Amino acid sequence: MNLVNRPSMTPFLIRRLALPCLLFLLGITSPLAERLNIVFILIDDLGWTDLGCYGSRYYETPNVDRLAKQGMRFTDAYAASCVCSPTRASILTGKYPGRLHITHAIPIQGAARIKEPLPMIEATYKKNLPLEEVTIAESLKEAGYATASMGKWHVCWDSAFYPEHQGFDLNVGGNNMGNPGNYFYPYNGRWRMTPRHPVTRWNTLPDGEPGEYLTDRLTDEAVAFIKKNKSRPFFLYLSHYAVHTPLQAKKELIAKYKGKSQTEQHHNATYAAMIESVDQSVGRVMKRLDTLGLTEQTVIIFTSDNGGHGRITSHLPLRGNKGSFYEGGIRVPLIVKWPGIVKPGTECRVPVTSPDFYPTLLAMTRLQKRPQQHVDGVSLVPLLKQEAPHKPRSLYWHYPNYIGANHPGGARPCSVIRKGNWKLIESLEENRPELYNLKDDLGEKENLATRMPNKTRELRRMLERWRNEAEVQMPERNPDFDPK
Ligand SMILES: [Ca+2]
Repeated sequence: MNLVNRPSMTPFLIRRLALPCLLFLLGITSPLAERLNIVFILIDDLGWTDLGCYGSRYYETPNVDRLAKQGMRFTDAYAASCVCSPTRASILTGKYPGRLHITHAIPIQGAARIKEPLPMIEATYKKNLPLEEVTIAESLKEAGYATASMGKWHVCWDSAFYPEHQGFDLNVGGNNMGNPGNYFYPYNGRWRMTPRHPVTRWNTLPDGEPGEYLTDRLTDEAVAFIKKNKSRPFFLYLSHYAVHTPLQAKKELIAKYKGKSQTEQHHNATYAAMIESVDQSVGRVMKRLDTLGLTEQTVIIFTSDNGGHGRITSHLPLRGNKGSFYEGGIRVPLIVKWPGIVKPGTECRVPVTSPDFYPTLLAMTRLQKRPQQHVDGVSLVPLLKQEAPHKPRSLYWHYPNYIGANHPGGARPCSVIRKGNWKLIESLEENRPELYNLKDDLGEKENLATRMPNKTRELRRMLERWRNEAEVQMPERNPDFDPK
């Protein structure tokens, strides 16, 4: 039952007492359980190698690197999709995009943007994350958490599905858009209330000043929220619009990177400056937690919603980028700092995915599981505690759509499974599976499908079973398509 959407008529005092009483009845009385705060930092389009602690020698991220030194760095963390909205819906619900029927960025119909005739008619997908989903914010709010969504939302088209309707007390700058029109106030740029984007509004981010930079503004709001809620548990979903296009950064930072030796892999000064602003944001949040004495009781999670943009950055040795189901499109940075529990400077090589955050946060805060809700997620707490052994499981992706013209070489309808070191990409257009062994071939160069028919068959069967169980939507054959 979802209590969150009911209008509250309970007097304030009773509400204040309800949580401690409930925790007591549940046998949860440890100070940690009552006070553990969560800061979830989600970066948009940040690629796997786009951080110092993930190998970049051009981008500078001292604060994120410090976070990694204080926590656990995952080498094989995945976004549930290679584009924004599906991954975000997955984080918020604990379900795979295929199960949610939110399989593509909202509101793009990718196929409509491709001029060539296509063999498949892509599946439709939901343009609003249903209110019936009990989001992680609703779960935490119900447990007494102050909740805030700062920055990009992008799991809906209509304003009735904005963060304030999905369990967040506060929505700062979240709307139906996947990117700001401009990173400088008033942030509208070319998107401003055009007929194609009718409900684009930045009225959730008012009172800016000329010259104000969006990443900084969101950080101001984030640290203010932390200060305001210092004496009660809080969940801060800090979802930066950066480092998505348009490429815009502060002049002084761009100048700094223009004066620095580029690497073959990373060389865009503006992009580097955008990343540094994100890094400064992480630093400011950590500092505010320190100042308020909250560091020891606050979990910080840092991750991205898909790979980086192929025209801007590179993910080598990984193949592909945002918009692709090769590793570069879906493998993302993930750092978890959990003071007193996660051993500082540790590394985890177990594959994990976006739906895992929901049950992980419930387990961290010692709240009851919601097995009907986070059906595709697994709590990462045993991994974070380095409790052996880890029960192996397979990860799944499903994409019955076309990326569209924005990402040349991008995904076409497919399903994907990773089982151990094996990864199979099954095209839904034609019978041409791709099988890779990521241990020997991280760059997905050698398709082993023909050479290993048994393994290919096994993984295809698993994919089919999973698709049926998850009741995913499938693309349909295009009767007008002529293969010649
Ligand atoms: Ca994205």
